[in-house]
Amino acid sequence: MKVYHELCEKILSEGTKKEDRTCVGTISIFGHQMRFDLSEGFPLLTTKRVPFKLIASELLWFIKGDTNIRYLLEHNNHIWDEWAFKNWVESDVYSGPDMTNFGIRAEEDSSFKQRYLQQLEIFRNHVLQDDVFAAKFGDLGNVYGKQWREWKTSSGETVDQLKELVEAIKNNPDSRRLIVSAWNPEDIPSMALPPCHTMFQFYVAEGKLSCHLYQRSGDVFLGIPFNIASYALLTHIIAEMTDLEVGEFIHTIGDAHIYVNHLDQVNQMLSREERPLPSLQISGEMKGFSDLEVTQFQLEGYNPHPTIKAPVAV
Ligand code: DHF
Ligand code: TMP
Repeated sequence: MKVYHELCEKILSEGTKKEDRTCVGTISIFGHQMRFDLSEGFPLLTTKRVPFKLIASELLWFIKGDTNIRYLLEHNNHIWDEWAFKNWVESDVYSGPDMTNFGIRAEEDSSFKQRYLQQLEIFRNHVLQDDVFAAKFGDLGNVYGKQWREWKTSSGETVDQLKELVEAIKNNPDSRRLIVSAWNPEDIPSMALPPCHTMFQFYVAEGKLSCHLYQRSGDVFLGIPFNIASYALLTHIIAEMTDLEVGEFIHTIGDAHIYVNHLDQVNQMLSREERPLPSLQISGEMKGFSDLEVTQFQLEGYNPHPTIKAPVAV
């Protein structure tokens, strides 16, 4: 994960201060690439604890074609809550206390934070217990899962990009068209957040499967460690399904930024010694996408430095 630390250092030394959509502000560089040799270990950051179970359940949620946070909540995964919650509190049916700019206000005002956490808890319970509510407000729109598994064509049919990808890797491994795109311009307005990891390409050589991701926007302290591990896990899963070994994960980022309210955390992380990478153990069959379970993926030898908390910019 040395290359990840190098990315942080590069942003700190060469980055430009930029305002951004969330009004938090960032330091940013444009265009950066990292390479991870997956045979050297599973690329999960060791200089802070990164919750692998959340990464696995988010990835399986994409792979199953699901776009409703109910699945995530059932797996105790709250990384997408704020974006669904935002749709609810900005809708006509919401009648609770004002939640305008809840992300920033919760950081600045502790009595507001309590009201916010109360509403968030009400929201989560509704999504879990009320099917009609969940269908309306738990859904994030046509985000990753929808585009990967059910891309809508102009003739009204759907394309299962992931299934076609696996078939193509098996039948035509030298293909230069092994691509999945989540960036669907027609659907962008329906999405809670336009896809950050926009498209990826696979490549087969000497019996090894490599993956190259283009990510348009990367929150280097919070999102990027998740994204690296998520695509590494995806590469392992597709390699199992196609009887290949894992090769490299190559990560290209467009706007790579550190939010200004993450600077202390980044410096703390950079002051820590890296530790050996864990390895990934996969159990059970890896045939269909719909049967995959989080419990099939275990890390061995993950012994990171402690968690470092940071607020997520909404
Ligand atoms: N918005 C922003 N501003 N940054 C993001 O990284 C981001 N990521 C999204 C959606 N929107 C986003 C989806 N992925 C966390 C990690 C990934 C993620 C969303 C949130 C996060 O908060 N991670 C915490 C732990 C969270 C937990 O334990 O529940 C971390 O410390 O890694
Ligand atoms: P943006 O749509 O204005 O670029 O904001 C999205 C923010 O979320 C940005 O900071 C990047 C971050 N992000 C990641 O880093 N990784 C992810 O997987 C997701 C969904 C978001």
